[in-house]
Amino acid sequence: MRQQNRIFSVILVLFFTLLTSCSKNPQMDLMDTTLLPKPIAVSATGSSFELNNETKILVNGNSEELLRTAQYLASLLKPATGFDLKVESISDEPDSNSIYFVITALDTIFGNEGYKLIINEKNVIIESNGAEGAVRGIQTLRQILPNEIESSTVQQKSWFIATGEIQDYPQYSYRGSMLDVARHFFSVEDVKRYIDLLAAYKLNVLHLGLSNDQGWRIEIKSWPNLTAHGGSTEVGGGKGGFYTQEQYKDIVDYAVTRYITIIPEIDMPGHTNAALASYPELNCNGKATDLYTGTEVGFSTLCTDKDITYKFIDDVIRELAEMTPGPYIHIGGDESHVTPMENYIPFINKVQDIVISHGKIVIGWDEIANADLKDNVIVQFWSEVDNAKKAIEKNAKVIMSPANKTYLDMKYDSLTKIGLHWAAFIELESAYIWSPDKFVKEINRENILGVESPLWSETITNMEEIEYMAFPRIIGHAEIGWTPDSMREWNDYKSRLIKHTERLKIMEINYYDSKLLSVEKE
Ligand code: TNX
Repeated sequence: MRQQNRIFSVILVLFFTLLTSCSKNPQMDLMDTTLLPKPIAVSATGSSFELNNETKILVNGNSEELLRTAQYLASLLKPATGFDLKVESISDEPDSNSIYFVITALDTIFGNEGYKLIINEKNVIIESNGAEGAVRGIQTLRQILPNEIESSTVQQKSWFIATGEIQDYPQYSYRGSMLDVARHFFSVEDVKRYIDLLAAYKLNVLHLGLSNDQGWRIEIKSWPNLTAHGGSTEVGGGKGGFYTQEQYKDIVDYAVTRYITIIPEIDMPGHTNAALASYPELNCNGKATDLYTGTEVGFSTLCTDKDITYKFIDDVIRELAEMTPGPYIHIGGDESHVTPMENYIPFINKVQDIVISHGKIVIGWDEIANADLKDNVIVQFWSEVDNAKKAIEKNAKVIMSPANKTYLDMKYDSLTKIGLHWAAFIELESAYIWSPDKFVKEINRENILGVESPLWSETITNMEEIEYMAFPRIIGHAEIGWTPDSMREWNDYKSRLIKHTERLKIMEINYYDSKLLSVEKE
């Protein structure tokens, strides 16, 4: 009898060994995946989960935001897999074959954007303090899936992902890019694609430069000539264009799903020729200027001592605030070379009050630090260290956009066909090797809200050119904003980026194929 028992248990063990070795899930190592930006912690458990057409996307509870987030994931997975994954809300733990979103109280260090991604053979679990963290976690999940997940057409393949756990949260709460839609105008579709590309690298801000000397790009119902006339051209004399309020709201909604804040900028008192050409009364001499299609800066100014100027600004900011759910409005304030400082300071002071009266937080380029900064005003450092120091002395937080590191319109090297180079040539290495809190001696971690990469468009005319100048530099900036400095190292980043270029190709991103990305020959 005992003998029989022994034989039985040997058979049982053999049976189970056979069963597990026959398990269709291949062994995979989560440590081998290429993640950008680099997460805080990754641990691997050596097996895999298979996403297939039976996988369900489950949401714990009925949070509308989390359900919308789950739909967003379904829409990301659909083109390449062809799967119509069902989104369902549940109240218990999931059984198996699901991607399961759950809001739990994670440690406070995870904040709004942190997440835990737990992958076992049965389920993928995304835990976060809210839907925003879930959206960041989704971007990591995308990168763990095979590169082909980014294809826009159905791929016949199995979708296995390595098991393990990732814990992740950002260093800086503000990580963005600016797109100048004024020097050249870009369509709603282009802006949406840019938003998608930012989201993929966990950026959370898109700052839109909506007005400049060469064009006014946002419909203001109380001042219709701004777009009718001021929106009618662009650098080089093309037909320009503008967003209707409906179109702007469509962009904002698109960004909301991805937890990207849209920050509208109306640049003033300089960079205002398009407005000055549209309304004679905004000029000190009462005469409208001509439309401008060149690329000089610093020649225009609103008339800072006319009452109508402030009525105009109040109307514009009110309409803009009404259609902008995000907390910020950017007032520009840069390069106002023909506005004497004794006029500039009271002007910026008044404009801050207008923005605040419409319930928004003011952001301005570093020159605004010369004014009397109100509480909570944010200064965007781009060039003048002295301005940045003034900002800090006045207790303002700073967004770091040093031109010689973050300006996406700077050429990569002397051979780059588009772009400018007044600040620097910025190769991938230079764009990556710097730290926001070590860039200016006086600006420390606690002074910094985050990092932003501006893409000025004097020389940029279409989406291919946007992608060429932004990618892959902006991936490095995204990592600077997300990953602690102590975990960043150029060679490690470079080797991840080299592997990641396969994915960039499938994403159909027209990236700059730097010589730094060619694998060194032994
Ligand atoms: C400086 S940066 C500007 C822009 C130009 C840009 C070109 C800043 C606040 N002003 O008006 O487009 O350089 O790189």
